[in-house]
Amino acid sequence: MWEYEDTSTASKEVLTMAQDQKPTVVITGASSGVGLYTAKAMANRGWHVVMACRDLEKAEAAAQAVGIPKDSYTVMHIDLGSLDSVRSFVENFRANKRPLDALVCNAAIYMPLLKAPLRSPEGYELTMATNHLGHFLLANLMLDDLKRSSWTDKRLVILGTVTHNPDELGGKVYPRPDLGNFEGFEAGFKDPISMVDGKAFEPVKAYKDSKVCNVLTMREMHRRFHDSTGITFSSLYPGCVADTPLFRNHYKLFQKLFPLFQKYITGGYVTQELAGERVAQVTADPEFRQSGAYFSWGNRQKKNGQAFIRRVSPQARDDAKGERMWDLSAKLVGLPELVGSGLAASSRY
Ligand code: NDP
Ligand code: PMR
Repeated sequence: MWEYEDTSTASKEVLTMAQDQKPTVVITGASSGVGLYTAKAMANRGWHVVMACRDLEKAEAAAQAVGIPKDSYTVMHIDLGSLDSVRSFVENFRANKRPLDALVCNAAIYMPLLKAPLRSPEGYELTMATNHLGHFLLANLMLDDLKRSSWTDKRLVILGTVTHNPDELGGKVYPRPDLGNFEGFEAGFKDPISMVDGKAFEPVKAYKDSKVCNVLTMREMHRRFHDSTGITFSSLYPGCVADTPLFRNHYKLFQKLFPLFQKYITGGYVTQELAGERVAQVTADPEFRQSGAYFSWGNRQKKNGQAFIRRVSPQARDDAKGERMWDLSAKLVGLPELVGSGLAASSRY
């Protein structure tokens, strides 16, 4: 059914979804952009959406502004940049006694003009802390919730992006992501360390590195847990959503020109609505039940807007890097029980 960009060994089972209850999805960063429109698209599909956001009033207003029906969503607080906040969110979610049927890790920050790193409460560089470490902790904690739900088609989706991948045109722009050998994570990732590879602070690279970690996390979760849990782990590049508030910290001129550049020159532009619809497809639609996959759409690839499974970047498909990312991230977020829990590298070849 799926057109693969490269050869893949992933399984292709197709099962029907149970329709006997309103399933629940948690979406991080649903107060704006892609996450907000994903929330709307999931509500339209008959799901209950838990909008996991750092600004509750903003999230409530956003939900109303795009017309999500009142009884289709709940707004709950999370600050992905704080590990304590992530843990509190999980406790509060459990206290509501709602089953978890899907999790969408969507929230992100992009701070290209910073001269010096911002720090999370734990002292970690804030872009990596928010985009990767917070989601790494959340996804691992909520794996238990997903396992407990009786929904037959459980999914965990993590947003990727084209700029994680120097093999694609959109990923060739410098600075390119480079995880090195995780020297910065190894050294504890606190001041004076600010980058995963331990090198000098570069905020654009910090974002791209964090997105490589997002894709690696998806692939590691697939490798570790798909067979035993049946959960579908996937990622996607929804297209270049050039007019979301993700670029609020860029130059005003960039914010003006970037959407035009993507619309009329690269052809990579998609609307927030379409991007949200694509995330919802990957989260809920039966034809996207494909674990370990990274979906892309042929906006620029002359595939007529059809979804296909794209090969991820060399770093993001490096299993040894995935294992190292896993162990070091587990230590940084305080989940030492995960360290060394993977398959031995030798058993995979
Ligand atoms: P937006 O800035 O519009 O949305 C980001 C969301 O994340 C907002 O809801 C924001 O909350 C939330 N967020 C940021 N920091 C935190 C935090 N510490 N705790 C909780 N929530 C937080 O960006 P996009 O919609 O463009 O991006 C969404 C995802 O899509 C990201 O993962 C991004 O990497 C990915 N993506 C975006 C592309 C694009 O072209 N825009 C292309 C490919 C992928 P608040 O509203 O309070 O600021
Ligand atoms: Mg990029 C050729 C296609 C293409 C695509 C699909 C993107 C997506 N970009 C492309 C090309 C180019 N960009 C080219 C040729 C240039 C040089 C002029 C260029 C520049 C550029 C900048 C300065 N692009 C950017 C930036 C950013 O600050 C954005 C970024 O890197 O954020 C990390 C960005 C992006 N380009 C994209 C996408 C999707 C982004 C934004 C966000 C993201 O990757 O999530």
